[in-house]
Amino acid sequence: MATSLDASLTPAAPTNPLAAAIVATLVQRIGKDEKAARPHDWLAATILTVRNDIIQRWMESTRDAHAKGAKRVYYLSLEFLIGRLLRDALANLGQTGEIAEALKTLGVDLAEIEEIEPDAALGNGGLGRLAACFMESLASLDLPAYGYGIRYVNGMFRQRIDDGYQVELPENWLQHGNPWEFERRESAYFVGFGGEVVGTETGHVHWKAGEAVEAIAVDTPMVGWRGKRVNTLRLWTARAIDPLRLDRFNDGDFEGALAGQLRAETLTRVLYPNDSTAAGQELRLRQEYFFSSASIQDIVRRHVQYTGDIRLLPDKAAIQLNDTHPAVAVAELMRLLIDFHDLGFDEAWDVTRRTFGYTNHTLLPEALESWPLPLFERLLPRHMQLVYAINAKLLREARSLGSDDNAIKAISLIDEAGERRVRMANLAFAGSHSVNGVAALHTDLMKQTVFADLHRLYPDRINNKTNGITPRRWLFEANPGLTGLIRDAIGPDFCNDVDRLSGLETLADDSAFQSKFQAVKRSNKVVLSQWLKAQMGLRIDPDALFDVQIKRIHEYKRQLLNIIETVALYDQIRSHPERDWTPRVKLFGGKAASSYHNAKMIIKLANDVARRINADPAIGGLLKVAFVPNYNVSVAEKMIPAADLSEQISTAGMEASGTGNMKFALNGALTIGTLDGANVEIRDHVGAENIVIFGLTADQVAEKRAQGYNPRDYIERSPELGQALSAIASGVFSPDDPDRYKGLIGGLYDGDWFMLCADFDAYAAAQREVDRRWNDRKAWNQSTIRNVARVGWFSSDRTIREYAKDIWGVL
Ligand code: 26V
Repeated sequence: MATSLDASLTPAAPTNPLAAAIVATLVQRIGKDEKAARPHDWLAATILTVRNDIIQRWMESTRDAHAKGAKRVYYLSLEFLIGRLLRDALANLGQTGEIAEALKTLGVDLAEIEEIEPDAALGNGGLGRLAACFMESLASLDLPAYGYGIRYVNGMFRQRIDDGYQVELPENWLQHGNPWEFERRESAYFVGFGGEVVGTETGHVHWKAGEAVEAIAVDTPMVGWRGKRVNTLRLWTARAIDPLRLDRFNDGDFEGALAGQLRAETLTRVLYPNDSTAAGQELRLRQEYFFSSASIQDIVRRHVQYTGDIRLLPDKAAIQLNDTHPAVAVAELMRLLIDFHDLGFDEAWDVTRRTFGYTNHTLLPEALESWPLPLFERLLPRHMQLVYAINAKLLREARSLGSDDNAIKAISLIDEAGERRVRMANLAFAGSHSVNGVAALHTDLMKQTVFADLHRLYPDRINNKTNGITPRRWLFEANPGLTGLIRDAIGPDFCNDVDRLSGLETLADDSAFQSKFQAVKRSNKVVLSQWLKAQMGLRIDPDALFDVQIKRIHEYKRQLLNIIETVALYDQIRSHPERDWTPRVKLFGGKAASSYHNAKMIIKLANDVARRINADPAIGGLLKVAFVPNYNVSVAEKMIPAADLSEQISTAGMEASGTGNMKFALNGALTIGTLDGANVEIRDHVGAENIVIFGLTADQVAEKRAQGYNPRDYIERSPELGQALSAIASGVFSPDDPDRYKGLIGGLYDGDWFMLCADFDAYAAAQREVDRRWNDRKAWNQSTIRNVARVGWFSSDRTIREYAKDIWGVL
């Protein structure tokens, strides 16, 4: 019995049952009481409480799939850029209100603790974020699915801007533990490397690996809309099989005793920046095989346990390869089927091909993975044999169907030009029944370029699946203001079916609705302004046009084009201060691969230009420029709802799809863009009058390159461009080091591979067209409302339905 003294020390039990549950979790799981709890403790206690409900639904989802004998979808991806999970899980469960209420009775602000949840930044950019949107849509559409990837201890690096330069810091997202994850020690597999292939007495072939590590499953629940289904994201972590070599330890070799552990853990330590040439290293191939092997072993084990017949695998499992990173899974499945399940080669190949689908996400030649043959052979000798065998079969077929020598060279799994290399895209193509691109233009270009010969050989294999984004995260959660306005205007049905956003169509001309729409945008801009003030001391006017370019920094995405146009505009405003300029805030954000010199110089230039312009009193606040540090999913969630203008200005033919373009349009921004990637289809959906398109088309880019493009022709003809380039190159923005941008700008004079100069005038004119439209605010509002009304098609629910029907056969 408690004494009166005890009672005075113990806080009264909360009367709100959810609050009581959170406090109980805090005490029992975190080991703290209400008084001692810090924000991170409240966050963990809240997540653990919400998790209890999720676990129930999770187990039901698994049981349901099992009972129905359902075919499962397996999404293999080296990246899952899921960001924060608490707000997402609460919104999907419909529990945001209750939890906020319960926490309030405890004196805790839900929004505040949501803000300290670390971003799970297990990806670089669009490819990883797409995987996260897909996982959410799969669960929302009630499709049984597993995501398979790597649990990186350090995900995407944290970016700091020091004196305008990017500095990379390790992202320690697990430092406070991760209350979302479940380690499944019982789901562990050996993954071997190296060694040799030996024959057995029975005539079988056997791979005796030289070393092995253990892959341990760590599961995170993926909650679908309305909590209908909860699927599993299974990420692998590496452990040494013999973590402590006691023999060495006892000999006094303490480091040597732990060397195996360190070596194993290195495998799942870091995410490679996808556009770093340093990624072409042995560790990357080891990561790819490690997670592919563990995933395939897991899939095969589950299948055999449920059905007992490995030949039925394609009926019960659809495995999607997210780019070529998991392409070695094709050889791994062949190995298991032949070496462990006694299938003949041809039968194994048939099972394999019917099981896999492959998605291509880039046409950039430098991004197409291939491995030096000696490395591949040393690390994976049995897989090398299988690749040769697959290649022999493939080339036999190609010859019999009439491929000539040049076609054979292009189709071969081995690149024989120069140092011999294993081509992962060809392996993925050959090993899959479906090969898809991620936007209509990209898919057409795939047929014409990288896969031209494979496409001739298998004309039915390539298909298009235009990317999409989940409206739950990118509209409902990121933009509650707009969501509320839409609900008030057209009712809640669009929440279950975003195509219903088309109900806004008639309201585009309604001036009362236009005013409300504009007011929501303005209040999002105020919120962003306050955040930018707090984060980086930046003062911006919420009534200015917010012009936003946020994405990985890459030359093909042409942040440099935007910066050069900014410099030209600055020059114009200074020369003609009397003109009626439109106040603009130009916001940039994005990370550069640490080894990518030009990308890093572009960041520095954006910062140098910002410093000069923002400090110039002659500009009178008409133009503000800022580089927002550490762009990630959570920063995107803040910036996109506040954007007026979405910059999608890649060199036509180079951006496979883009998905940021969709997020901005859904949040009521106007797009300025080239006819590249999904921009083409966005234009088709929103209407050419509701988007600002400029520049060369993909065909024109190709044609110009073929004819011998000379950027100097364009520079000579465009005084604005010439002056902006000279100003940057001569050190106007870098007086402390006038030569700083000689190399970057020199590259435009000497080649300009990304055709900035060719597109500059058209881009600048398009920007003035944006100004004109902005100044007719009624027409602007009409256009942006129409964008929202018409982009429902770009929901990842639509994309996933297409995959489910056409590729996976699960709908
Ligand atoms: C990889 C590399 C690797 C080496 C050097 C240069 C380089 C450049 C880009 C990449 C990207 C690899 C794949 C990727 O992330 N693609 C993105 O996928 C998104 C989802 O489909 C799509 O929206 C983007 O347009 C596409 O760039």
